[in-house]
Amino acid sequence: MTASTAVVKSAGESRAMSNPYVKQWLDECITLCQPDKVVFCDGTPEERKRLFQEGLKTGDFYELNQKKWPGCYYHRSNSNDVARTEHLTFICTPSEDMAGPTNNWMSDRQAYAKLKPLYRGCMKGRTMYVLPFVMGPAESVLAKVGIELTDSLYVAASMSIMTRMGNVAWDVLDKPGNANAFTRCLHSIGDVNPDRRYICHFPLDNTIWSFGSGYGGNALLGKKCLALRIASYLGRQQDWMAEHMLLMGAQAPNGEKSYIAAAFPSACGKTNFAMLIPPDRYRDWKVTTVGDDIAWMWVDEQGKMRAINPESGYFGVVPGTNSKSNPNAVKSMQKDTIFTNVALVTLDDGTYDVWWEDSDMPAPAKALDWQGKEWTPASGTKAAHPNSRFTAPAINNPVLDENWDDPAGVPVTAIMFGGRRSKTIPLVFQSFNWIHGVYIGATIGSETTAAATGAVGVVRRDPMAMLPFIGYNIRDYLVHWFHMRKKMTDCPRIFLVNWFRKDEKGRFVWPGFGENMRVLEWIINRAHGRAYAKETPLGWMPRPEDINLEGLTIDKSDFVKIQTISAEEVKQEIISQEELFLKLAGDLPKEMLFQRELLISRL
Ligand code: GTP
Ligand code: SPV
Ligand code: MN
Repeated sequence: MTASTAVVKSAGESRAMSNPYVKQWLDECITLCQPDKVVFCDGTPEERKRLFQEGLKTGDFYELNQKKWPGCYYHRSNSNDVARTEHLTFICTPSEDMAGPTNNWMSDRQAYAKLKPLYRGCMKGRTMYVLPFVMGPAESVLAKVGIELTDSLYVAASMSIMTRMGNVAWDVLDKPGNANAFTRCLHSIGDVNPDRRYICHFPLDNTIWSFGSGYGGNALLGKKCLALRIASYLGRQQDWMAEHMLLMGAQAPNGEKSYIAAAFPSACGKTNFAMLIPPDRYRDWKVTTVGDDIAWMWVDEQGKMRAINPESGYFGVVPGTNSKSNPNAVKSMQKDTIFTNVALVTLDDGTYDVWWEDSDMPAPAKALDWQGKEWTPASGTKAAHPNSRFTAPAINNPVLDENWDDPAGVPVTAIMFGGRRSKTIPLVFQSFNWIHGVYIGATIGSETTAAATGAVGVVRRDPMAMLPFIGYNIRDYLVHWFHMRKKMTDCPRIFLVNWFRKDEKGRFVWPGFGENMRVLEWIINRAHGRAYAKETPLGWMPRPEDINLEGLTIDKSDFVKIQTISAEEVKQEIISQEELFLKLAGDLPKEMLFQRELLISRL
């Protein structure tokens, strides 16, 4: 540790220093990064308040009008740093085969050698925040501790919302045999230069090194880096699964409760679906949120699948969120929320408000856009970045599930896969069985969104919505999915949905959002063996009379249209799956080949 580093004495500091593994790693990182000051965070609301106050001075935060937005702050990230950067994300292992054909790979030694010089002295003149956190309820069998070292105040404040932070983490590490069981997460925003930006994962060392980005999944290392990439690697070894899935509860009028896990790619509707408000006709149903982005799932002693949400907050897409599309998200972001990269509006009294496209408020006469540039409705540009986000505590959610924090998790009745597809893929169908369901999940395609940098609207294969998040070889990942079935006495039923099919005029046919309840009802009834379905080449499908369409703007013939399967289009789909299959050449699990052949023979 350099003599010039001031370590702020605190309860957290003494707890960290009492763990020899933490102490040694901290010493190494402090020597490498040379921060002026080290602050140990405890994750309390008081501390978050202090971080916000500090951020007002540094320019990291703007305070919003506290009457309208109590405890809410605004943050703008660098305009070159507004989404995950998949091309700069690496799995770093001794052999390339461990990372597999869908990940960027660097040898672990090479990666350390490349990034060390970047970290050297990178925190001079800055503060290093030490963030101890737990992913999952601390008492859960799957709970995992991480410690993130970061020089970003924004990351420190955000992580205290998104994770269970503070003493709870030190307590888990203090349990016998746990002292070294933590993910070492080193983060520096560096000089936010995309040419010096790396998001590196070292699964063999339980380590994450992220440099040069302060945004979302690149920087809040508990989320995609730990809870998906590192966790999926651990899950494969320890017989559990880390998935890019929302988790929701649905209680029928007769009181029966079902839990559903759903994997949709980034910006394809997980948060919206997880907070769904049933339409009037479904007034007696109750939908509740366990999680909106990540599920960790395992098989219990009875051979049933259970799941927890490892997170404690939402990092949700803002544009399009309003009291019609997602009232529960609107309520969730009413207090103690960070808004990132939306538009900033100065009110008459000089305080700040926020705005975004399709919010409840009409566009302001003028604002500062997500880049801080003057904006008016005539500018012809978006005021909020399409990937602008809110960071809100889960406890703000009015429909938070009563078991969201239960270490025992919730039982999973059904698994849904989905994507954003304007053509070809019907609204809903059920797989014939688990293996067929895994094939469907493995071959889903989706049009790319603003959640990652790069072209938007291009169909790409996104197996299980996990393409950017599988922390090891996709071949082994698919085998793991097939293998999990063997551990279960009964398994969740698997479904595919597509809310995004369009008509000839380019309009969404299905009304979506709350009306997705109608599809959910059929799914739940199918999973409990109660609803009718007809066999089709793709899977089991509802007939129009099997889904409640009453009171919808679309009629039976529209429904038939969005359920149409065109053999020609499906053939094209199979051809476009080849891209993924070829990447896996020679390594494709045989179940995948058999399922494809069976599909072709059914057409
Ligand atoms: P990540 O946080 O990136 O993982 O995304 P997510 O899957 O949680 O996506 P989210 O729920 O935030 O939805 C993103 C976009 O999809 C929003 O702009 C919504 O307007 C749109 N969307 C969500 N549900 C529906 C739906 O049922 N129909 C239609 N047409 N659009 C939807
Ligand atoms: C996603 O892109 O799937 C997200 C947002 O949930 S981020 O945390 O930035 O990855
Ligand atoms: Mn996500």
